[in-house]
Order: sequence, then C-alpha cells, then structure tokens
Amino acid sequence: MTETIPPNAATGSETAEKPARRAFLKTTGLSTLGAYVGMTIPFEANLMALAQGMSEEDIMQGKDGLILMNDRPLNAETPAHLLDDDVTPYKYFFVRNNGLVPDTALNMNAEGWTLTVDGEVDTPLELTLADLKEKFEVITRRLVIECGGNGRAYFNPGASGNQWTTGAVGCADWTGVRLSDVLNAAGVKDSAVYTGHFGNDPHLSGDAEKEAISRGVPIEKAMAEGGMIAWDMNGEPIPAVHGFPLRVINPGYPGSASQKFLTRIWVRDKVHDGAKMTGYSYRLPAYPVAPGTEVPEEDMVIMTEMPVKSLITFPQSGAETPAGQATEIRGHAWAGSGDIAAVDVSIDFGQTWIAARLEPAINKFAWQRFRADVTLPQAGYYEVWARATDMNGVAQPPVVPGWNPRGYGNNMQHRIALIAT
Ligand SMILES: Nc1nc2c(c(=O)[nH]1)N[C@H]1C(S)=C(S)[C@@H](COP(=O)(O)O)O[C@H]1N2
Ligand SMILES: [Mo]
Repeated sequence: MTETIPPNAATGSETAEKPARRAFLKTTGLSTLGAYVGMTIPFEANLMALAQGMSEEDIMQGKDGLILMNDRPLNAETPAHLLDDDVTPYKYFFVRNNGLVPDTALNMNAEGWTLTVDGEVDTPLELTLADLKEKFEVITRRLVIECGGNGRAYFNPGASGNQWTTGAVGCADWTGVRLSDVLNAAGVKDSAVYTGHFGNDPHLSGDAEKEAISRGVPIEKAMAEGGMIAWDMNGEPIPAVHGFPLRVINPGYPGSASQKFLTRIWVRDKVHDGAKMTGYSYRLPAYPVAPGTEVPEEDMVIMTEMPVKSLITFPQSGAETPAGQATEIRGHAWAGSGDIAAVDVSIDFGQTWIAARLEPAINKFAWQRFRADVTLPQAGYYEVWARATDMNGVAQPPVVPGWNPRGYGNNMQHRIALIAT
C-alpha cells in the first residue's frame, strides 16, 4: 500500500517517515533513540527537556501524537486526522520555535513581565499584564496560526528547513486585547511603516546579543481587524512552548508574524529588519522562477498574506470504508484574505467535484468546517481531494505552486487515501 499512496495522500506515519528520518540524521542522541522506537516518536517530555538542556521541566508536557521535526529548536507538526476539532486543543497544536524556550516560559513565571511599545508613537508605553487586562477591552477570538513553511516537504527540488507536510497549522481560541487598541493608546505617528516584534527566547547559540527571531507586519496589518496581543489559549494561560505569557497574533500572515514570549513592539519608520526579516527568510521571489533557480537576494520580497487552504481531517488517510455507502468527509478551510467562499471534494483525482457544505467562520480568520458525503462506487483504492476557494475566487492548485528557494506558501490540494471494501 505504501507504494501506491502518493506522498500527500499517505497515512500519518508514512507522511512522517521522510522528514523525520531526515531530522534524525542531522541531530544527536535523542534522535538516535527515536530511530530505534520508530519514525514518529511521540513526545517524551523528559527527553525533550533534556534535549534542550533542561533538567526536570517537562516542556512538551501534554502534547499527544505530534510528529517531531527537530528537537533543537523544538519543532513538531500534527497529523491531519488529529486536527479534526473546531478548536485545536493544546495537545494537538503544532510547535515551531526558532530559538530556545525561555526559562520564564518553562517556569510559567510572568512576574514583573512588561510589554514595551515604542518607536514611532506619541507616547511610549510600558504595560504590565495587569495593565493590558484592565486598560483595554478583553476579547476572545478563534484564529488560525499556520507556519509559512507548511507544505515545504513537497517542493522539488527540496528546500532546507523543517520538512513540514500538512500539520504546521492550528486554530485556537485566543484571549487578549486588540493589537490596534494598544497601538492607538500609544498613538501611532504618520511616520509609522512597520511593527517590529521582540520576544525573550534565547538564540540557539545561547548568545545573548542575538535574537532568535524578530519579525513584524506593515502598520496597516497591525491596525486591521484580527490582530491581537493574547495571554490565554483555549481559556488557559498560553502554555510554555506557545509563547507564555504573551504573544502577538497576526492571523492571515505567516505564523512567524505572531511573535511569542512578547516583550516589545517597536513601531518602525521603515520595514523592520530584525532577525529572519531579511535575506531569504519568509521571502518569495518577486517574479515566477523555475524550480531550483538561484534567486538573487535583492529579488526576494517579504511574504505577507497566506494563501487559501484546506485540510481533510476525517477520515484518516488510509481508512477503509464500505463501497456503495455514503461516507462523511470533513475538514477545515481558511485563507489569509479572510472568509472562504466554497470547498469542493473529488473522489476521482479532480475530474469531477462535489460541493461540500461549508459552515460560516465564528469570526474572521477562524477556520471553517466543511463536510461532504461521498459514495465510493466499488471496492478499491480511492483518493479524496479537497479544494477551497476564497472570496476572490482564488482556489487551491492541484500541484505544488510557485517553487521558491525556502519552500513557503505551498497550498496544494490536500489528498487522503480511502480504501473501499
Ligand atoms: N518569540 C518567538 N516567536 C515566534 C517564533 C519563535 O521562534 N520565537 N516562531 C514563529 C513561527 S515561525 C511560527 S510558525 C509560530 C508558531 O507558533 P506555535 O509554536 O505556537 O505553533 O510562532 C512564531 N513566533
Ligand atoms: Mo513558521
């Protein structure tokens, strides 16, 4: 069966095999152990803690069934069938760290935490968590966070970086304040062009002078609907690996625009030039290039809005279903531009499409549930493909779109295998 199921239609463990193996090759002790137990190692929290040089802290405590991409920094994705919930629980939410998880997060210690808002503002602010909770309207929003490199594993030639397949995405309920309310309280000057976000997570090297990552968004995006500064995830303080005690969320943009462990928002009078804002990081060629092209650095432009996408979360790829009977297919669809217009599914490799029922988003930038009933006519091997279309009429392509040097923005249609019996 392994031979006949294409990569994107593979079952969870098979999907994991290639990237996980690759990760094992370049890492050390922990990974070797992982290779003995199998290619998808469920999180062994103590091992993870040790891998990061922590002694007892259980830094991935409560994670369940994720696939490890790398242990230093910690990166793990979620198999598609574990993303079936409307609200992704903590245990299934993917983890992407560029640096180390800071001690403040590991100890869940927010004592004395402040958020600085400075730069091109009338009144620089220094806000405690209590200030944020008291001085601004507190809101809860269901927002998708998706890594810009989700789907990287399918580019050919391949791109370096975490070999995410389809699981670097999640949709949680976030509680906090509007990013725009905080910026308005500081008074954004006309000279403001971009935000620059900072967190207290140490650089992998441990060098205190270096930032792990510091990205930002155009000021218009920061002031737009959706942007948040959040302290709760699904009704609990944001867990260590997801940015305790505070994170920015800029939904619809690559996940890297949602800074964790947030300490400062620097309003800039030019495009932010923090760590991983420049060079090839989170950038796409300014023009279409042939696969494998060496694109000059000056021709790379910052990736902004994430493309329209969907994921089939039920059934699990490789499942068996009776021929001649209706089977429910379901999943989620989302787009950086906002709401989804339609989702269609195909059981014949895209030759014909069936309209799925689509639920409205609970709020802008939440993913939307789709359901379709399909009947597989006779016993045998099938694939189910899903294709979402956004409000601008832009739909997911059937193949990997626009090759780019770092493998960003792959929104090709998701495919699962179904065996009719
Ligand atoms: N401080 C900090 N914020 C960060 C990162 C990081 O390494 N450090 N990674 C970013 C990237 S690339 C992504 S995709 C998301 C992942 O969020 P999650 O780990 O909560 O899933 O966080 C973003 N915010
Ligand atoms: Mo990311």
